[in-house]
Amino acid sequence: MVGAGFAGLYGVHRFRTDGLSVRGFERGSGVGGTWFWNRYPGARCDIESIYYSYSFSEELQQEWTWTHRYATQPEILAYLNHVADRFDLRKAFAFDTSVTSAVFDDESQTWTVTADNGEIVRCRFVVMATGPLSTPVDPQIPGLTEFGGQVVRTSDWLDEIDLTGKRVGIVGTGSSCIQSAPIIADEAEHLHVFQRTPQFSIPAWNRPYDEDEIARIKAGYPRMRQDAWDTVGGIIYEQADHDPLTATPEQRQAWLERTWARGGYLMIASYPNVVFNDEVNSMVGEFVKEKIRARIHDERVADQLTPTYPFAAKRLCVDTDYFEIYNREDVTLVDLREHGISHADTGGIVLKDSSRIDLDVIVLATGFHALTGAILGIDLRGRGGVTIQEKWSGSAANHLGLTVAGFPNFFMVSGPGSIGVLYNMIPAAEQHIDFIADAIAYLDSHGLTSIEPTEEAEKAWSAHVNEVAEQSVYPKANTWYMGDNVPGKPREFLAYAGGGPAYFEHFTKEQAEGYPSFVLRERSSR
Ligand code: N01
Repeated sequence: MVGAGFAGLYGVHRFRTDGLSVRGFERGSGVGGTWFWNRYPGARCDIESIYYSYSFSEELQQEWTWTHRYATQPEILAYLNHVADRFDLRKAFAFDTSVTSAVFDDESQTWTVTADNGEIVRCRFVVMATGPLSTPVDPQIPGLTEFGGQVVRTSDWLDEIDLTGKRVGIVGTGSSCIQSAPIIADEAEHLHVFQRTPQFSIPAWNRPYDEDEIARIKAGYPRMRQDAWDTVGGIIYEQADHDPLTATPEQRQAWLERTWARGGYLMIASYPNVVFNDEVNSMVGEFVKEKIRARIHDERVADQLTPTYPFAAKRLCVDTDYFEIYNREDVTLVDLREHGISHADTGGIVLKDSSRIDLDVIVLATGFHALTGAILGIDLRGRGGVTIQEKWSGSAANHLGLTVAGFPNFFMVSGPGSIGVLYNMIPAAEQHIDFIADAIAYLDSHGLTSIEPTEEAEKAWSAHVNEVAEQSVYPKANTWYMGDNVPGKPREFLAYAGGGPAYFEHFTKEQAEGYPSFVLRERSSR
């Protein structure tokens, strides 16, 4: 098991419960994955905590009480530490340890996994629970290493930094910036936000849960989980009672106001076809743009902060008082579309028009080599010594976002082509782990040694993922969903946009029909 985040922890628990022996590796010094590393000020989950949590143990659900609608990073990390202790998961892992290679041996049908602590493990199965957003991408700013102040990434901001009296610049305006900038603005002497592309962001309207609400939730958890499972994104939400294309403008406005008041990421579910129908997308997009503009006093700054691409084509952000920071004297928006960054020097950042911005701290909130980065970072060799880098040189071919042809007994939790990043990540990870565990049990009970998808199934899945995405607005913006933020990365959609029920149906069918899109091998048949 590679990774001790949500997926890796549950994986160790489930596999051990099934009687398997598991060795885990985690590059952090503790459990938590994303929630271990992303400790920037204001980090919190933008999916409601009652959904963004494990469902596998009713006892766990009953004993843990979430304090807020959107939990902070420390609260989520405390939850994962509690889970690790409660299910005694820590001892399975080597911490501060990265896996450097995993090589499949055709003869014995086993993997040899090597870690940077010198440990070598021979195993039958390799599970990459390495997270879809875990490999940071640094901007190529010439001279950044010359900068005399401090440079910190939001994605590994481990120690608290006192920003009092400091001139801070933050590069990038995705979720990490949008969550951290309001807190940094309160602390710093002056904050400059370097924006390349404006973002759609919806207010979180975060609040504490009250006791009655928690009691109600706890009394109905199993039902709530099932109802959530049956939705497109893994979260229950109120749906529109009208078709936006035939409704009156008043009807639409009233409904969008209601979804706005509900707040958060669920604005993406304001209408079921919002990412698939350009007209509906534009209606919702225009509504949100107006809301954004209304939060900013200066007309010119409002123009600069208004997105110009289809609504939700980039991953929606969820904020608390983000746009309002631009009404402060001590916050400046630097629109990089007017003047890009030329370079950094010892004192700060110099723009292409030669203007310079003096800084003490530069925060990089520039995103991740999404979905494939962590896997490509390992020397991974499948049948015949083929490397994953060779295999994925033109496209991250896979089946169901979970398996790769030529890489037997190799699984990726929420890998490229999976629903993960477009669904509630936690139940999605639980489902992948359960499928893997069931597949292993199936192999063992049928005297089989290995499982890998057929080339045909892989081709069909990759085509299907892109075909669904082509019908949506997703390819119409430069995004990490499309691999655009990493130079040289093939441009293709890296998630499944067809919704939970359609996605999980594929897995149900595989199990019911004896894994028809996979090759199952006996040792003796080799
Ligand atoms: O990263 P991003 P993130 N010069 O890729 C800009 C999840 N998440 O860490 O858009 C200047 O969204 C880049 O500009 P552009 C969530 O899924 C979840 O914020 O490419 N700018 C963009 O503005 C999210 O989507 C939570 O033009 C440069 C920014 O950097 C994902 O993680 C919280 C640049 C990167 O934005 C990633 O979010 C936080 C350059 N050279 C994150 N290079 C939750 O609450 C890049 N940019 C669960």
